[in-house]
Amino acid sequence: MLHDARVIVEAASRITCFSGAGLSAPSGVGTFRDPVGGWWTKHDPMKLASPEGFAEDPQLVMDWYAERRRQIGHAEPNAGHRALAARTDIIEVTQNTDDLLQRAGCHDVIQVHGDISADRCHASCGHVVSIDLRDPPGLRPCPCGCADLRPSVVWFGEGLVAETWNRAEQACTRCDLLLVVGTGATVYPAAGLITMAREHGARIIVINTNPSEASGIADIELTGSADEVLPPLLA
Ligand code: BV8
Repeated sequence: MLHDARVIVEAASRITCFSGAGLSAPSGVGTFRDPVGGWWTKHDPMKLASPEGFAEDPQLVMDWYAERRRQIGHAEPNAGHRALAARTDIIEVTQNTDDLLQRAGCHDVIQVHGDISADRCHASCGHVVSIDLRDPPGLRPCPCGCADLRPSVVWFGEGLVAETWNRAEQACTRCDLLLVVGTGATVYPAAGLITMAREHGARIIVINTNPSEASGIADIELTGSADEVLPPLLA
């Protein structure tokens, strides 16, 4: 199966990688929906990753993000991130808000759900500030005085940044091979990028430790950990 996948990779001329939390899991960064250790097994996503949750208890939300930020800050890119970074021809579209692809050497990563390494004004005044992942800040007001600062990520019920979404759509509709790495493919509109790629003629290779919503659309599904499958696949 890996040989067949390598034949497809070598024949492809425009490759896009669409990744999720499973790509960073081998680095010790928690996924969301894994039955063991996934964030959503311990918390209600709507209370921690939604404007309503932030309005109800902003301190709880910022405490959760501080925990995730410290975890990411102490994590290192894994062999999967590095294998992708070595392939500068591959366009990176990720749902991940961590910076591990960038730290592995990837440039111009398209982060459809935003960037956990920064805070922004919750009233969208335009203020954005980088934060120290290893020493994350707490709840504090935006200098504009209109709202608190919150992680510069996309929460449930929030729209994706139009320019970022357009770039992600282009990367997935123009490719002739889409690698789908470490995602349950359950969150929209991001997960719709897989079907879009397929409808535009791309081959689909799924890399996951478990079956996912993308399994049914895959040309090839490589069952295994991203840090173990990507290096031989992309070498
Ligand atoms: C929006 C915050 C509208 C960021 C997150 C249809 C169309 C449009 C919207 C919807 C729709 N249907 C429903 C919706 C609403 C909603 C949605 O999709 N709900 C789902 C739950 C049904 N979508 C939204 O609200 C989106 N916004 O539509 O707005 C709008 C438009 C205009 C104006 C106003 C509003 C916003 C969605 C963004 C949500 N943000 N988190 C953060 O803090 O990080 S969600 C969260 O899920 C993360 O962002 C994450 O990126 C995303 C996807 O999760 P995965 O990455 O797939 O991770 P998961 O844990 O699920 O799976 C891990 C996988 O890895 C597993 O398959 C596992 O087997 C595998 N794995 C584990 N270890 C490994 C591995 N694989 C390989 N190797 C390993 N070692």
